[in-house]
Amino acid sequence: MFESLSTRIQEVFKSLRGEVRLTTEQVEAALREIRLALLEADVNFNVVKAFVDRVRDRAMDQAVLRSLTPGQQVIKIVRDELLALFGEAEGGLTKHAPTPRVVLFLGLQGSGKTTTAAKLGRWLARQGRHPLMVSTDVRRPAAIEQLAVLGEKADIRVFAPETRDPVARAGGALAEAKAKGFDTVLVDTAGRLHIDEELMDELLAIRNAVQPSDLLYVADAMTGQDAIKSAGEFNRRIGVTGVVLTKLDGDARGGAALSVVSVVGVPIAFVGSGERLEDLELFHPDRIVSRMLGMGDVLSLIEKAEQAFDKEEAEALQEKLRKNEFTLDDFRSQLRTIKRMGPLESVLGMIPGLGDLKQLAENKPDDKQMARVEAIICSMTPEERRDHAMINGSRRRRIAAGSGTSVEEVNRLLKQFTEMRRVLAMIGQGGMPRLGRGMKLPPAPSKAVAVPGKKRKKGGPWGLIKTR
Ligand SMILES: Nc1nc2c(ncn2[C@@H]2O[C@H](COP(=O)(O)OP(=O)(O)OP(=O)(O)O)[C@@H](O)[C@H]2O)c(=O)[nH]1
Ligand SMILES: [Mg+2]
Repeated sequence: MFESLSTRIQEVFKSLRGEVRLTTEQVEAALREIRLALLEADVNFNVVKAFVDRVRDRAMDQAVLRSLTPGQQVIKIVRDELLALFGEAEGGLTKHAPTPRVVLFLGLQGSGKTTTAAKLGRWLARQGRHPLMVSTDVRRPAAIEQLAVLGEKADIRVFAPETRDPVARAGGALAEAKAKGFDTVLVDTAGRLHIDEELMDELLAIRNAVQPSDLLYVADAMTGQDAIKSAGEFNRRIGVTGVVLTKLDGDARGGAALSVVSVVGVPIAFVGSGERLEDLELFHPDRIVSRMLGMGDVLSLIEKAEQAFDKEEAEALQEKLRKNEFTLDDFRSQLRTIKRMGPLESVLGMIPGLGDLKQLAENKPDDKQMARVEAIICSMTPEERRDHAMINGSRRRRIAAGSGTSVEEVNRLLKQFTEMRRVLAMIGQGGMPRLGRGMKLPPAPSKAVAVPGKKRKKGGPWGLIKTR
């Protein structure tokens, strides 16, 4: 996400960073580049203009230009002003709400309302809440069924009354929640290609019936300024308390994210970054800006890692590491854990410094390569997985044939595995870094991830998943 914007701003920063003295012409040139980059990312024209004016005002100050680190100061100003575009509010639901809290999802067709409802249900359940979902989309034939399927997947109860009246369905869910002790009601609504009166009337009727404390406008980030225009319209007609930007995993240019708060005047509450139920994050402006500026995003990553790694599993693994008993079996389960953290690309993008590695773009291990590594390990016998030393030439040929790979690939994997094991044993003995809430991350990729700044051995954990 934001790739081209991020690359361009980093280029500008690179030109500023080394400068001992900055002239007003240099700052002007940098501002021109940033302005173009923002416009190309489809940020609203007025927002760009105001942004550039604010940065110019602050950067052209003689105290900045004459300081010892003028480049750094300008970079900091740009960062501050980008942050300011997201307003004061932190992400998430509104602070105060009666119980049960009612959340209404609004938005155009296909923006991700139904998916986001299920994702949020899951997110809330993880925080110990008891959500109930209901669909009021009686227009699209499969819509009610879609929510039912997602509810089952997410293990969230879905209220499914007989009635096909949207208002009665929403009201029924609220009554059910009160009667059965659910603390949150998530109300999915029908989408339309364009805003039309019938839809607005229906939404207003639902709103008046269930009095939601949260009206989340779900916007497809890839639709850029169009999404923002209709967000404004929904806000005027129905009221919006927060925006959910979905599909940030796609090639969204960033324009919607950077303009929506300024233009519509409502905060971003959550962002969706994939099709899976786990792919919903609280919106943290500072993290998005850091990612945009190529400063990595360790906090998001740690949060994702905490969700994906089971604490006991991690401790058991640590013990194995200490005793140098890490096997190919453990390695495979680590790979599966990384998969749970999301597409490798999105994980890599969050690691500080990696945003800067040009060759990573061509060379980065992708999910397909991970799948090949997993296939190789799965083609081994349990004995082989426990004791990799027994895997001789003929076994390697069998494994390669069984996994549809080549002997070279098997060799490479085994070589990297032994190397990794050696490194991990060292780390294991030296103790692992502690992360949030007293939890320790298991090793391998997470080690590389969790300890930015520490030198990683070449061909170490991350090298391992490069299969060519
Ligand atoms: N890549 C990606 N896909 C998403 C995301 N959120 C939703 N989708 C996909 O977008 C498509 C539409 O999502 P829905 O949740 O059905 O959208 P909707 O707003 O409920 O659509 P209607 O009910 O027809 O108005 C589905 O294929 C989802 O899997 C996201 O964050 N990333
Ligand atoms: Mg839907």
